[in-house]
Amino acid sequence: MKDSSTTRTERSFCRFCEALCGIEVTIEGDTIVAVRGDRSDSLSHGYTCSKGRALPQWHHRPDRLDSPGLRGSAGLVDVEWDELLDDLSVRLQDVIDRHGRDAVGFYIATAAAFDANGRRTAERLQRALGTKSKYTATSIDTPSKLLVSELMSGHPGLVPAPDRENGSLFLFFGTNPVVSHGHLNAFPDPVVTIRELASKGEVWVIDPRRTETARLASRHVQIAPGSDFALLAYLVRELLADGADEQYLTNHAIGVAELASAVSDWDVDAAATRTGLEREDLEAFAETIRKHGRISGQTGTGVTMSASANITEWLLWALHIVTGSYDRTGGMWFNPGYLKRLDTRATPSASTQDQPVLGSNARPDIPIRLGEIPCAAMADEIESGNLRALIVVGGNPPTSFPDATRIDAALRSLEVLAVADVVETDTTRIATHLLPVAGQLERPDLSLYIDQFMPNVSTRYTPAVVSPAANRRPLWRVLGELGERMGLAALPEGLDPSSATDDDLLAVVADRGRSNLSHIAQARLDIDEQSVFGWVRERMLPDGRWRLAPQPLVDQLAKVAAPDPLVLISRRQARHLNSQMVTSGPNGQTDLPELLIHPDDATASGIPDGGRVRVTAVAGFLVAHVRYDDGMVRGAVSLPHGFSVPNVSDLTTSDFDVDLLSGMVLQSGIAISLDPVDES
Ligand SMILES: Nc1nc2c(c(=O)[nH]1)N[C@H]1C(S)=C(S)[C@@H](COP(=O)(O)OP(=O)(O)OC[C@H]3O[C@@H](n4cnc5c(=O)[nH]c(N)nc54)[C@H](O)[C@@H]3O)O[C@H]1N2
Ligand SMILES: Nc1nc2c(c(=O)[nH]1)N[C@H]1C(S)=C(S)[C@@H](COP(=O)(O)OP(=O)(O)OC[C@H]3O[C@@H](n4cnc5c(=O)[nH]c(N)nc54)[C@H](O)[C@@H]3O)O[C@H]1N2
Ligand code: SF4
Ligand SMILES: [Mo]
Repeated sequence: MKDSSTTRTERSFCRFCEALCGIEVTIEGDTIVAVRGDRSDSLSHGYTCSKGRALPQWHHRPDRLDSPGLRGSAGLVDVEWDELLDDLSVRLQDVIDRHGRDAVGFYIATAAAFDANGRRTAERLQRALGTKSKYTATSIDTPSKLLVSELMSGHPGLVPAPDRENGSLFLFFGTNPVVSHGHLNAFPDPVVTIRELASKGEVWVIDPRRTETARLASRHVQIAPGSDFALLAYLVRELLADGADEQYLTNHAIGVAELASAVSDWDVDAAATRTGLEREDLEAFAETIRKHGRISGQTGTGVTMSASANITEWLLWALHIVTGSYDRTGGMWFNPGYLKRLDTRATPSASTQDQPVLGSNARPDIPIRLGEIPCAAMADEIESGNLRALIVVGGNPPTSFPDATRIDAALRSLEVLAVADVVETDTTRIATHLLPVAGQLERPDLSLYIDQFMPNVSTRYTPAVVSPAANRRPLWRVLGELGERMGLAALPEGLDPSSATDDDLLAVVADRGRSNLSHIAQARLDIDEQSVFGWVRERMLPDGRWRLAPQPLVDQLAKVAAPDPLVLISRRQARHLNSQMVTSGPNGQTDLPELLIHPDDATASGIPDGGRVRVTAVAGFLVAHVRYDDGMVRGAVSLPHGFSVPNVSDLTTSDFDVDLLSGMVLQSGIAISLDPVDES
């Protein structure tokens, strides 16, 4: 029963996506009754999306996990935490004794990025266990960004961000921030922000679909999927010939001649043929860049999940460097992180990894990068008996990994599948050990893993809005106690899982940042600087120079494959968050997994609007409902992921569709054919 005498309001921030909008939560007793945007918040200014505003319903969802569960002959049975953790620790130790440490793995996924203590403890436990079997969602989202950063700067962790204050030409390749709120560049209040950017100059959106963001843009460049690299190769070629910042190149780059040679074939005709764009559009693009001088360009998953992810990312970095736009006002800056403070640790790294490290045992062809085995290798690792126990933290592999049926069967065959989640999912349903952890409103937090994606050098803190309900516990405590049972320290020195508080753990990271926990907790949102320029060139780059033409990328460009006639591309939806249905619309309507297709492509194949279509790829097939959309480019259809039915992971595969430099699975631009489903 609600007790209105105890109604109170707490300031917090939403932890569904990178925008981290400031919110005000109204609580009656233990019931979350309302969430609204915090108007006093200097980043989100009162903005929230429908998902944030649905936090009350989400928090009280009937399928929230309340009790630890242990699988026995009768299925998952509710048990107490002690029994669950005793059993889990014994079974993990047994796997280690029989098969070695690497037989126990971790999948640290998307939701973990929004649980600072939970993720940090999972990483510490993985290291303390001494297992190399670490998988994260990065390898099915965006490994090309880390690869290109490493190859061009010597450091895998540079995240370019637009200079929103002084920039004038803003380019968005394969990202739709109006719906997604950004990819590695947080975008709170996206409609207002895009309009503001457009009012400072021009916003160009490069996307095969006329997206919600494209509709606000100064110009929509409707490019053929997977061909961004050709557009960029042409632009780099043109700008090198006329419009380069010669002084910047002399002072801050090596490999100019090699870059020029790599893009030399991509003249306007070659680029027009590959991209499907008119020659005039290409020339106008080059001319616009010359006019503005510097550019602020970013990419999203439309690029990073495509076959040409690495070379597209590379050529966009190259275009910034050629125009003198990186680490310069009016172009892009690099957020060193309020908490991470990369700028104070910056020493040039000579470790540019021209050759990938050898892969995992079962998939030697898929490189291990930055101490992580790509998700693409997990099914093979399980099937070969190398991986026998898995701890899943904030992820849902059956709808996010390639080869849906295969990964599902592989997960079921594990001796231990321990899943830490907040609601029932395809993964929790097959868990051997179910860990119901505190949800976002039930724990204090810091924006630790969004640190470098924040729109400025800033950090956020929130207290817990309510205490964990039912028998839920914070993830860090669960993992800390698991470690303790196995004789491993998963918590920082001096902290004990039974007596430490959430804030004790947060203080350890906060106090290494630009201030300390008490200051951040007081401020809630602390903006230290709007942007910082110069630190990358001065202290991070080897010899102060970008490497413009890393050989592995030059080689990939030279060997780029011919395009497929019809492909399936990805998209995000406003009310859906990967595999989570977060909210429904005002009249209860949900985001449907509709396949968008240009009407001319559909009628040519006899596919009716509203009908069903069979989508066949080399890896498998699915059946989807069709919606005509004249905003789609011809030759591409768009389908969101994260649904059990239809599951795009039925069309993705690690058998052959894996990038051998980054380990990324092809998830956008999948060659398909379409057949109408006979409804009679
Ligand atoms: N509402 C909502 N927000 C989310 C999520 C969600 O599921 N729902 N997921 C979150 C996650 S995990 C992530 S990683 C981010 C992703 O954030 P974004 O990267 O912005 O993802 P999308 O909104 O899908 O935008 C990708 C765009 O790429 C386009 N595209 C596809 N192929 C190509 C191509 O070859 N070239 C070009 N130029 N464009 C192409 C698609 O048409 C689409 O418009 O969003 C986050 N935010
Ligand atoms: N074919 C195809 N595949 C894709 C993509 C695609 O576009 N197409 N997108 C890729 C991308 S960008 C990503 S990021 C991955 C996503 O892959 P995953 O991270 O594996 O999938 P999610 O659906 O984001 O899973 C998040 C899980 O976290 C749980 N959760 C929510 N809050 C909490 C919490 O506070 N604590 C804990 N412990 N759990 C919580 C949710 O219930 C959910 O089960 O999928 C990738 N796979
Ligand atoms: S954009 Fe929506 S989901 Fe993302 S943080 Fe803001 S309210 Fe939450
Ligand atoms: Mo993602």
